[in-house]
Amino acid sequence: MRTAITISQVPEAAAGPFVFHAPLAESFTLAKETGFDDVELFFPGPDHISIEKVKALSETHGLGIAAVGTGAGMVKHGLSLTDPSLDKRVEAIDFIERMISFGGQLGAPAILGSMQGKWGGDVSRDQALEWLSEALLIAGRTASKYNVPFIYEPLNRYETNLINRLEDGAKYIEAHSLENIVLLADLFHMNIEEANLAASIRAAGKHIGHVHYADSNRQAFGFGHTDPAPIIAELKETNYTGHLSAEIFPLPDAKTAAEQTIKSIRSFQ
Ligand code: LER
Ligand code: MN
Repeated sequence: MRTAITISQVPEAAAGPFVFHAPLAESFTLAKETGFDDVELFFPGPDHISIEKVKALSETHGLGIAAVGTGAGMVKHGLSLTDPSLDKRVEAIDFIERMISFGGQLGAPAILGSMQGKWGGDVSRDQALEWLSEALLIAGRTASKYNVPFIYEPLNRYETNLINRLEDGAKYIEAHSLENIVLLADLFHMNIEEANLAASIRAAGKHIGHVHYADSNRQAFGFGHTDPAPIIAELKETNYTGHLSAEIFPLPDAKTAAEQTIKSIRSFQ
């Protein structure tokens, strides 16, 4: 398993669960100094910065790109794949495809979190899940052109009413024969939704392609009350070789949160 830490460059997400918010070069330096293998990037969109600049930073600091988030499509541009408006859905899938291409050129998969949206009002649950599966079919195909998967993230009930649990995500992927789609196990969301985190990881097994390594309160592991030992043991058991990526609040400050994450992960290595 590799370690990763989140870097956000989205002012609208300044209060979000991202560790480093400093300008990009400074954030890369901080991630490297703390001992991370890779970084997970949260950008305003695919045109925020050139691929060449990110590649140069990645090479200079010896940090790979673990994944790129698409959440700015929602928080900055108000886009969702399950929006009742066809125009908005088209705009949303276009944003996702361009983020897949941006990440893909860096060897990194893109993540679908908040842009999955919610059902309600004029949109039934079945309709929203159908639109979502159509979008995931396209996203999986586009990602395969870059030899990366596309990552779908079940979120807790306060953020979506579509799919909240890992096992439901796995069943959904199988029921719709979605290819090249992997699940993101965000241990913060799971702490809210799952009866037993390790058992859920076991059940979702091979579908898991990325992990957001967050304690119960979305702080660094050790600052909340989730026991990481059975989770790590289960990830090892399922032969998970992806990232443990710290998508957490920078509390009490970014440096301490980053150091605590590394300390927690090293205690299992
Ligand atoms: C995204 O990775 C996530 O976990 C969401 O909760 C962001 O709002
Ligand atoms: Mn997450």
